Amino acid sequence: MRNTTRIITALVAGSALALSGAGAAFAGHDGNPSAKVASYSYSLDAIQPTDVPGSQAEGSTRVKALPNGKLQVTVEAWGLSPNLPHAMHLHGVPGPATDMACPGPAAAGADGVVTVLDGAPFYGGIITSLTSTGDVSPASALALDRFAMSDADGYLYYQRTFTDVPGYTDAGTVQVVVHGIDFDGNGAYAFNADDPFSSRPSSLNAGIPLEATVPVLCGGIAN
Ligand SMILES: [Ca+2]
Ligand SMILES: [Cu+2]
Repeated sequence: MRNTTRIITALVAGSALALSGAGAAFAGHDGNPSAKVASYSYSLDAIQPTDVPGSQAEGSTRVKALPNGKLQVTVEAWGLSPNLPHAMHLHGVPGPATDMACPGPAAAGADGVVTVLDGAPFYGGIITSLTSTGDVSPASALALDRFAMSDADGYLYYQRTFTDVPGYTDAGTVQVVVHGIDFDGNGAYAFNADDPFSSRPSSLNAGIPLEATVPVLCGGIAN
């Protein structure tokens, strides 16, 4: 139900964007600084069951279509695992207006954690890596040295202006997904055989700890 509500909200926002030539079509959206700059914000919600340690973060994302055709993406989050980089991506399905959604806690299944692969049927693959510098392709999905870091309080701020976002403009609703939980609170994404969560491997690669890739926050944005 929660996901359905969010999709409807995103679709309404998308309709308004499509009508941008009509002048007053932005009425009802917050934070739109001028008729030429379309700006939309969306909430990012916690994905994991509440008993997954360190998982109950919250956040928001803002997408601004600039007059020069560039796209500015802002992500803010609170309550993330502190002092660590957090992989972030635009997830979706490129193609004619394919609408995806966010997984909820029920997607966790028997192991009690929503892994990247548990979420994929909901949010699709990676369209863009929201890195702070350099390459933004799916190839940079786990380039942790180039993703924004949370501070000591678990607050994260990210903003980058993209010249081109392949796959975004022809997809429908795209999801912003923020990853990474330091389950055992040892300040690192690392295997810890003594911890019931930190001992697990990523669903993407058995050589990488689940801590580094596990999705934390998700929210839909409409193009
Ligand atoms: Ca850890
Ligand atoms: Cu992702």
